[in-house]
Amino acid sequence: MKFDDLDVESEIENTWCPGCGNFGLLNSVKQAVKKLEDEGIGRDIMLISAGIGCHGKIFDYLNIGGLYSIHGRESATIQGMKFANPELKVMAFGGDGDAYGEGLSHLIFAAKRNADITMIVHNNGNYALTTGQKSPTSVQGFKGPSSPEGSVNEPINPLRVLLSSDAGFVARGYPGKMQHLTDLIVEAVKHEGFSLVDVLQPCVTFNDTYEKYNELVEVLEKPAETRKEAVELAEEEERLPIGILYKEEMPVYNEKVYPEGNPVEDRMDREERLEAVKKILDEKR
Ligand SMILES: Cc1ncc(C[n+]2csc(CCOP(=O)(O)OP(=O)(O)O)c2C)c(N)n1
Ligand code: SF4
Repeated sequence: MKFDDLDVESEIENTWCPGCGNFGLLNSVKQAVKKLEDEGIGRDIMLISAGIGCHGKIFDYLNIGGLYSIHGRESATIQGMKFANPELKVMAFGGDGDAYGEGLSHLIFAAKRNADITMIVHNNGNYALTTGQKSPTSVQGFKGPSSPEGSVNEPINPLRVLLSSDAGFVARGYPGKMQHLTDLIVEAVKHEGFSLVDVLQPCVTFNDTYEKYNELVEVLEKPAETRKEAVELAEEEERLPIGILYKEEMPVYNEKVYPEGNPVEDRMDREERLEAVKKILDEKR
């Protein structure tokens, strides 16, 4: 497929609520894809996936090849793509309900094995598409259809969870700082290994956090030197630091499993596979 003549944004009608933080995120992704194209990472080697939710609609709004996944499984889907063809750059979009609830174990193990994927989480603190139920990142006291009296749970801190899972690139962005978010996405895609960009995404309909974020968000000058310091940054509540909290180069999963070669190109045909299996069985006899 030739992408050169196609806009990054598709012509599909956008149905997000007016004012939704997803618009800023979409714009940042569009700008990031253009920057990556200028740097030689074109859409011919890029694939995306998305979970199910308001966030997932971004899959329709982008002219990038990929596979729409199921709830919480977008990180597993892009791991498969990358593992099959290491030439690819893969990126997935998840929601906080989706990636930090249903899909959390996939995300933790992707970070643990340092799969070379980029995960962008539209963290709006609720299950928005299903009308605002509390999610793993909803603040204590959050009121929604499943917590009419206010949630009694403490939210999880996804950055701390992923930092504790040995993630090599952990960042937080805010659509209200669109250029900054664009640069974070570019850096995350270029990072060789697992990268997470947690996006503080206001949901104007069920969790309007613009005022809070505009007050508390602060751009970090540089990443923390150590993982421990990064966790401390992630835990700050008086301000919300955005930027790359932590970055570390580590061996990448697919290169550890097969240092050379490309499973898609080196694929055996059926006869060769049967022959290889037969040989292994004969040797075991
Ligand atoms: C396995 C499974 N469980 C539940 C659902 C129903 N469901 C669809 S979207 C959604 C909520 C999505 O919330 P979130 O991931 O936070 O995304 P948002 O809509 O906030 O962007 C749920 C529970 C589903 N599609 N599949
Ligand atoms: S419900 Fe919330 S997250 Fe979904 S489109 Fe509307 S504002 Fe955005």
